[in-house]
Amino acid sequence: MLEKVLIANRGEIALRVLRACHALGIKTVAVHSTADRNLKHVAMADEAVCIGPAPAAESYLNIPAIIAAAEITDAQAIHPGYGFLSERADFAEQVERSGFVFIGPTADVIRLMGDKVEAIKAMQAAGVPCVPGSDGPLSDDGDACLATAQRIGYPVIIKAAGGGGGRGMRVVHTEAALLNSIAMTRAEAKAAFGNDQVYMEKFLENPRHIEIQVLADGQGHAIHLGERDCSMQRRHQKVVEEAPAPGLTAAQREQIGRVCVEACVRIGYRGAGTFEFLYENGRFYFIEMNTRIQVEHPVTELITGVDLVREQLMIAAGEKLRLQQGDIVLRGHAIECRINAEDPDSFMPSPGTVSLYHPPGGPGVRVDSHLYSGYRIPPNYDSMVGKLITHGIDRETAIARMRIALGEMVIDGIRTNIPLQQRILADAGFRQGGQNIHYLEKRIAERKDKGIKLGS
Ligand code: MV4
Repeated sequence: MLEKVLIANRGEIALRVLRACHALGIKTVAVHSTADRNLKHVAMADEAVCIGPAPAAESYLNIPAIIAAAEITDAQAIHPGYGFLSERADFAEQVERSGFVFIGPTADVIRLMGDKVEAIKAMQAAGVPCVPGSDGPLSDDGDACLATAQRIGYPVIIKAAGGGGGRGMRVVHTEAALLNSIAMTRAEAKAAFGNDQVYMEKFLENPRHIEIQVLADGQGHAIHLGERDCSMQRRHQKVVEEAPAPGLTAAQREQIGRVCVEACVRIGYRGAGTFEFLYENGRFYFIEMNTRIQVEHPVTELITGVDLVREQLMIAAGEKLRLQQGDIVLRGHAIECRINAEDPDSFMPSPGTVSLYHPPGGPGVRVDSHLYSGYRIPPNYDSMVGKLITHGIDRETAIARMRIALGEMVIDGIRTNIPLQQRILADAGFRQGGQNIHYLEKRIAERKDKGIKLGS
């Protein structure tokens, strides 16, 4: 087993990784910015190293500082968490070249999945269903682009090969708008990602966002752990996630899961990973693969009983994945509400000092948060300050437990999105289940039109 792991992240996920390490008897090194000396996991880690000033570019994205911290503390491995350097192939490469274990897939696989055009090609070759599209980058030949769109049928969507997660995309409804939209997306892509490659897909109007969690040991064995429905989102930020996806049948799950597992073996995947799909009219369409642990991993943990971060650590230590597909049995239903330090009406960040913190509890309630009474949330990072996850025998029970838990939760001194989450959990459409990716934004816009405060 690994002896010492450096946690190259902050907040709730740094704490989550620290707990998984300590449960395995692995020593931990916390690295933090000058704004983050007060983080809970920094106090709990065996060692802590300040790696730079508050701006992430100079600390959590500072590759030489992080590798130097691993060297001086004699850590063996680096866990990148999510965000920051977690999907940077160059980071994984430098970590490994410096003699440390990168807790994640190989740099080559990260690079492959970072190029969305190449990722789709690889998935298509592996038999994963993809959105009808250009099957490669768009050329500079306008007539060829028009012909591609004609074949696919409008509306189409132009996406940047270097994008992902909703960055660098444009929907095109008519032939007249196509070439200008391609040029605009290209220019933005070049400026944002240093890569002007763009590709085209059929634009799916009302899909759900369903993703498949996988674990692979990089030694030829992989399994899937079912799906999560992440359709409740606003501006590409997930707000509520759940597992399993309402209405998905066991046969559908087994079929798409098997395809993902086969793809993992085919591309030599190692570690935890997520296949993102759009789901419409009973069919799955691959859009991207995430090569990291995800924010919403706890809903999968609660319905499978598998500790995904523990599995990441075991795989990184070179152990074979002991779990077989037959060991994965889905039990009940889990829901996650992201808790953000933000105004529930305007969605503006609301950093500051948490004067009082009381997490909820009880059967089927899990809280992943680094908050404590007196903690000062710095203004420099993402506004997510925790996740409330509930589990129950069925979806109704998980929802009922979430509503009670949200009501119990006290975070004084700052504004949070708890009132918004309460409204979502009370919403008839949400309670029905299976809503598409536009549902939440529509409901928020409706309330705004009526002049009703969102949090009320
Ligand atoms: C799409 C799409 C419709 N059709 N691709 C946005 C995030 C990025 N991962 C892909 N995205 C989308 N791709 C096709 N061909 C609609 C979206 C999309 C979306 C996807 C998942 C979750 C939320 C979303 C919100 C708006 C648009």
